[in-house]
Amino acid sequence: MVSKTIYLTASLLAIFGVIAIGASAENSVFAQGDKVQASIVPGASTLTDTAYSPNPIEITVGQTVVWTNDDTAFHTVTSGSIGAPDAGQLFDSGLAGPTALTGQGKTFEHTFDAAGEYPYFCTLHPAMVGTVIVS
Ligand SMILES: [Cu+2]
Repeated sequence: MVSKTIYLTASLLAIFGVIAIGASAENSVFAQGDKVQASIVPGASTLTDTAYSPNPIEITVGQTVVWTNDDTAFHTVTSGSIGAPDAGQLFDSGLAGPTALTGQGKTFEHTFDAAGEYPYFCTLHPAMVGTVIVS
């Protein structure tokens, strides 16, 4: 009876161990996942610091942010601040071409290779602002 209980306990531990290893493997894939999803929310044209979600976007060096336009209007994801001489130099989904976020479902992505705080905005609606924090 005692040995049966020990056997059962050991079996359960073994099963949970396998489950735990499986779950942590999945988690680590997620944590290392190079892509982090962000959204341009519906109605973003009239919003400011909630137009991009989440805001800020917090990632680690080497990760890629994928912005999806979930609005029906045309938007951009443009690095820097409106009017700054370096605006759009680091990344810019642009107003034309394959990365332009012309409508719903369009995506733009950028990989951040250095730590820092990266402000960005929409050139079509400059009140739309966000920040990517890379650590
Ligand atoms: Cu916009």
